[in-house]
Amino acid sequence: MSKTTRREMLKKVGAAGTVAAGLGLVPVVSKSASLDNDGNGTPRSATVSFGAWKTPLDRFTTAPPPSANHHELIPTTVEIQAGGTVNYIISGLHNIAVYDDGTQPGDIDIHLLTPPAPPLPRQIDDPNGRIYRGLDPRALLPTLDRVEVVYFEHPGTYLVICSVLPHFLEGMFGFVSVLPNSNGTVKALR
Ligand SMILES: [Cu+2]
Repeated sequence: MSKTTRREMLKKVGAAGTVAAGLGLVPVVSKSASLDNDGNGTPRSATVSFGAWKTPLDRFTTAPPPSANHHELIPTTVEIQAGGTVNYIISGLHNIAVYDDGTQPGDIDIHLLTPPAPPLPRQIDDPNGRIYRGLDPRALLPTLDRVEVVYFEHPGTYLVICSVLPHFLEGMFGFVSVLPNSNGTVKALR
């Protein structure tokens, strides 16, 4: 084994990367970037479209009707390693609720709802096993489009729903599969 210290190695990798970039070559992957992969190809981060605008549509001056929005999580299921994130890109009137490991859509009590606020649809408010709930979209009108990033520290299979009742009933939910971090590097760096 080389006696090169971690600090020296990072310096070398950094210098090589700079040279490669200057030559227009593919830069050397930095030590920190290698943490984005656990050796099995599982990423630390995934991105999910949480609702989407249909086309043709012109939102420039006029608020779109509810029918202009596609109610789906795309992709439905993502896989990340423990200590990773999912970036939810939210388009339209939606609300993220994340439920703990093992929760199934059938476990959600759709009779527990936020108080009526016509003409907006009611939202599921089942706190059982809920480990994250995003911003209330009703408070954000008319600027609904946003990003919410959720950190998943522990392995498991997490149910992610849109709590807007008619959306959930249409099947607007998905899963995050969080795999153990086999090399332990994320923990070691804390
Ligand atoms: Cu929704």
